[in-house]
Amino acid sequence: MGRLAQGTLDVYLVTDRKAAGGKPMESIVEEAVKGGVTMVQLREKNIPAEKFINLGKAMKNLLGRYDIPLIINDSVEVALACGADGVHLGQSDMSPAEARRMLGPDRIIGLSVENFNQVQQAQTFDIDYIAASPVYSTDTKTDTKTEFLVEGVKKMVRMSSLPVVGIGRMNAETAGDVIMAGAEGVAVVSAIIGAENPRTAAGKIAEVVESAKMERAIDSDKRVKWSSLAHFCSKDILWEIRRQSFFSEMRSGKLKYHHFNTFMLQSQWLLKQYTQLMRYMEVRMESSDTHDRMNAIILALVRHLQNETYSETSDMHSFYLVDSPELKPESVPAVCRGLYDFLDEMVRKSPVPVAIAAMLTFPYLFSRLGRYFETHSNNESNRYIAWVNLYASREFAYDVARFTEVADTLAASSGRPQRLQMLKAFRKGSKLFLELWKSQK
Ligand code: TZP
Ligand code: MG
Repeated sequence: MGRLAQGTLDVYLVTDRKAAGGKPMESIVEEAVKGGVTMVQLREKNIPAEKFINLGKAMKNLLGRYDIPLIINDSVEVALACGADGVHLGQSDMSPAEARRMLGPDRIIGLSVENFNQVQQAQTFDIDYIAASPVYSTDTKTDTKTEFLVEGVKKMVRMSSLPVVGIGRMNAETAGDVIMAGAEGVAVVSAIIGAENPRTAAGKIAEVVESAKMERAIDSDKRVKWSSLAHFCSKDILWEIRRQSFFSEMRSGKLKYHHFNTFMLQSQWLLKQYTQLMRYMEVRMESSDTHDRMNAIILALVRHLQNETYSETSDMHSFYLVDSPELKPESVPAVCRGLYDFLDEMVRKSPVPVAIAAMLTFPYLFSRLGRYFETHSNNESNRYIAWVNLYASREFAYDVARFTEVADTLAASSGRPQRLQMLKAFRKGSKLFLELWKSQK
C-alpha cells in the first residue's frame, strides 16, 4: 500500500473558519469523522504560523484517535511542526519537488490543478493525488479560474495516473457524477462544515461516494466476475479488520484469553443464527416454483453449510469454550444483533441472489482472515491456532469457493440493478462484520 490507503480520498473534508459560522472547528470535524469523513485538511488563511501550528497539533491529536490522516494547507513548515500526515499545495505554493525533499518519502502531498497543462506536469512529481480545482465555481473560494465540470474530471482522470479528487461545490447531489467520472473522492468544505448536522451531512456524502464507486465497478468490465468486484469493493474493510488490535494481538498470540472467550461466545451465537437463516433459505428454495439446475445447486450448498460447516465450526468454538455457558439473549451485544438483523432482513425479503451475496460475506471474510493469519504469524506457539486451522483449511476454502461460484452464477444472470444490489449487500455485510471486530476490546 502506498501513502494513501484505499478509500482515504473518499470524503476529504477541508476546513474553513467562515463556513463554520462561529461553531468550534474541532467538534465539527469530530462529528464529520463519525459520519464518514476519510481525511481532513486544515485550511487556515492569514493566521500567524505559530497559531496554525497549535491548531494543527490539536487537530492531529483529535484525528489520531480515529486513525484519520491530517493534511495541512499550503505550508510544509506547519505540517512538519505539528506532525501532520501531509500537505496540500496550490500552484503558487512551494514546489512539490521541494516539498517532497523537506517532508521525506512517507508523507502525503496533494496538489491543486487548474488546467490540463498542470495535470500533465503533475504526473512528473512524487505526489499522491491531484485536486480538480474547481469542478464547479463556489462562494467558498472566489479566486478560482475555470470550472472543470464532470467532463473535465473525466478527461483529467484519463490523463492522470495519480488519483483525482474533485473540489468546488461538492455535496450529496454533485458527488456521485464526479465519482462516476473516475474521481477517487471529493473534497468538501461548506456542505459539511456549514451543515446543521455535519455528521449526517458527511454520512450522506460517504454513502453517495460508496454507492457510485460500486456502480463504477459494475460498469467497468462486463467480463470481470461479480466476486472479483465484491472483493475489490470491500478490500478496504478487510484491511481495516487486520489493523484492529484485537486481530493483530490474536495473530501474535498476545491476546488475553478472556477477550478471545467473549469473541467465541459471540461467534457461536452468530453461527447459530446464521445456520437458522440457511435453513430459511432452504425452505425458500424448496417452495420456489422453479426447480432448475441452479435451484438444486443452491439447495445442496445451503444444506451443506447447515450441516458440515456448522458442525466443524461449532466444534472449533467448543474447543475454546469447553463448558462456558451460551450467551444469554439479554447479553447478546448490539453489534451481533445488528449483523443478524441485516442478514435476517436480506434472507427474508431480498431476491435470492441478493440474499446469497449477503450471506456469503461472513464465510468469505473469515476465510480471508484465516489465510492471512496462517501466512503472517508464527503459528506453532499460538494458542489461537485451532481458529486459524479451521478458517485457513482447504475444506473451508472449498466451501467458500463453492458459495462464491453460486453467487457468481446468480450475478451473471442478473441485470445491472440486481448485480449492484448484490454488491451493496456484500459491502454492508462486510461493514457490519468489521463492527464486530472493532467492538472486541
Ligand atoms: N479550492 C477549490 S474550490 C475550494 C477550494 C478550497 C472551496 C470548495 O468549497 P465548497 O464549499 O466545498 O464549494
Ligand atoms: Mg494554497
